[in-house]
Amino acid sequence: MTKPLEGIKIIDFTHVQAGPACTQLLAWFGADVIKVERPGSGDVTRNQLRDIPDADALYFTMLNSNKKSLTLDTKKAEGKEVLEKLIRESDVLVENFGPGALDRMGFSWERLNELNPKMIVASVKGFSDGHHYDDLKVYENVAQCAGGAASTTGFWDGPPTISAAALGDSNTGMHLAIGILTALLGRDKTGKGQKVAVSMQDSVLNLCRVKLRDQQRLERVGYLEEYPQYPHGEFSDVVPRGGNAGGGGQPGWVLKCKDWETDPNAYIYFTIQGHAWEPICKALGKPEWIDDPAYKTAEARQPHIFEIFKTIEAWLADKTKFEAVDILRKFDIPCAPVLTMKELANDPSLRASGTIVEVPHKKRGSYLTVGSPIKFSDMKPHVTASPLLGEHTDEVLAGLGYSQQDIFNLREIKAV
Ligand code: CAO
Repeated sequence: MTKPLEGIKIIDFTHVQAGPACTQLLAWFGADVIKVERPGSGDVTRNQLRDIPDADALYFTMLNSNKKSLTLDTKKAEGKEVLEKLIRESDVLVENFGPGALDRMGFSWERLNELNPKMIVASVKGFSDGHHYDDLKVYENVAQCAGGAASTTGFWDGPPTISAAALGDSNTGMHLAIGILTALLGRDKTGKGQKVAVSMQDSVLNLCRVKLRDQQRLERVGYLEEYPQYPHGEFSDVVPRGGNAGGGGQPGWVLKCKDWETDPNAYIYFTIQGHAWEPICKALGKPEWIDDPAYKTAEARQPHIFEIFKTIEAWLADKTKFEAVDILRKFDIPCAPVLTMKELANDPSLRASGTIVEVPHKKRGSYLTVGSPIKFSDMKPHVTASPLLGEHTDEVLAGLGYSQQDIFNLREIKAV
């Protein structure tokens, strides 16, 4: 099957998570992604949180599938020469080094554009160019704090809280992938490459836009009726943390199910959609609420929404999270069990759709990873193992015209 990005050659100068998540996605869709790594060590995640001695860590394997690995010391003159050759025949270079690292290496945007005016140069940084923090190095949690996620996540009586979802890293990588594909389409029209830059702060903020909505509503009316603080608590002049409240116009909460006392994940998320009030009352065996003026409208329910949630929890007390959802789905109520990683790993639907895939690896045996969350009618991305460090060095160098002797010489001076 021909993949849409076949023929697109990408120099993957990324490490850790934000950049690798982007290039992995492009590799799944057919791009020839060559990961350039420092000889001897490579991407730091190869060694981080190892579960098998001497085998690449899952942190690396789950972010670098379908890629090739070329080891190259790009601080040595010989390594720079190889990189220049690669740049001349590539379509995209992706990097997420600390601020200024690529310039210090001698590969500024101007130089790259001079070497290959058609090349797209895509970067992830913590903050955007010109931002007063643009000299900072940034990891996931730093970005969640800088992008507004931490101040608005968690409970009002606890500290700002980090989400387990990689809003700063993988999310930024997905934004970058959209930018690269857009620039590739643009290049088809203009024949020119361009610089694509995405900051982690901006990408987090892009996902927190409803909180910026709430900030403006709060400033106008002084309260936010869908937050647990309403109507009994106090609002300050900033968006508070709303615990598990629904973020839109549909109130919701995480509710206890059977065995919650012993199972920390025996919960469902329950949403009270305004127009679904009647089926909710029917599902809960509370037909008298349907026309009761204290319950009939969303406005009437809001002041005692937690009393309503308590009643639903009483109904849930003898049902597992799965039994509860099986009943509620028949009434068209948006809800879901709170699923653990173990349950997700073994979910037959996710296995069948290719969202969770088992990948054979030369050193690890097989491992589970998250496959493409994007499904196509004409293509099923096939996930292959991440490369060993330098696995494709000879192949890539030979493709650039280097002889066996040249490659031997490069090895002698530890440039590859
Ligand atoms: N050969 C020789 N040198 C290489 C090389 C190669 N193949 N690949 C990288 N290097 C060098 C770079 O030139 C740079 O050297 P200098 O700092 O001397 O110029 C160095 O290795 C990499 O520096 P770094 O700042 O990127 O690395 P770090 O571990 O200190 O910081 C991180 C890591 C992630 C904080 C930083 O890269 C960063 O802020 N990146 C941008 C934001 C980002 O993507 N963060 C998300 C990471 S996922 O959580």
